[in-house]
Amino acid sequence: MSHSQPIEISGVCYFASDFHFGAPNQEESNKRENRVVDWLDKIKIDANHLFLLGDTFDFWFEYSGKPPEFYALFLDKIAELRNIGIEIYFFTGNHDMWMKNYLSKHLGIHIFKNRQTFLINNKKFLLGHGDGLGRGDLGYKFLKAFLNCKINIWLFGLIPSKIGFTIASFFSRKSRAMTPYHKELFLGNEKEQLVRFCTEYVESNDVDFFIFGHRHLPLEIAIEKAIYFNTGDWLNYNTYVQYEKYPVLCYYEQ
Ligand SMILES: [Mn+2]
Repeated sequence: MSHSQPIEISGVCYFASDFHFGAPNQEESNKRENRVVDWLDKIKIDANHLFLLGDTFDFWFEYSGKPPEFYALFLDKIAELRNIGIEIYFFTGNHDMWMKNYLSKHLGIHIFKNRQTFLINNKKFLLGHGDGLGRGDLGYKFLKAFLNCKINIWLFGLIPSKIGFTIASFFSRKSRAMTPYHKELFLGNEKEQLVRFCTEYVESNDVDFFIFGHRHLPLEIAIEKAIYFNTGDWLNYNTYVQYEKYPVLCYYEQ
């Protein structure tokens, strides 16, 4: 799904990202999955829209159109939210960019592979995972293009699923899960790529709020008349943004 025009919706919205289910191992991941499911049980009471802003899964691949079986607890909860009428917007991150159509076909979830503008309760939002935005990051942009190439996805599908997941978790460990609980430090507005991206973006576009993930650091930064929020992660922070009239960065405590 990709629209150049803003998608207009209204109601109570929740935004979160970077659950990285699957990392660094099944046991640690299950604890996190339980925490997220508890959170979803709380927010389903008033949520109209749920935005998952990327890296929900540390790795995702649909073998013969089926989802990886070890995310069942989370996927069942997501199905429940859909059943009570909550709309779900799933942005792929750099870890789960091989998302195909299982979630859209079976659960009616809207999938986004790129950033997208929304008009929510009459405020303009730019939403996305936030990877590869701004200048630089060229190695990463190349990797993303390589991984998005249809032939490569098809070739990976030929490898038996157990071996496929072993390869994927090797590369994932290299990038993030090697130090999953390492706390990111704020680099300052000049060096934060997403801050620089937002600063350039507001020069030629009208926007009220930016919300991205990817940074693994909860942030709220004023940029001209707009505000950039980062949803943080659920490895260290358990953070999310709630929005009805004004977005609020929240810490989830069980
Ligand atoms: Mn991430």
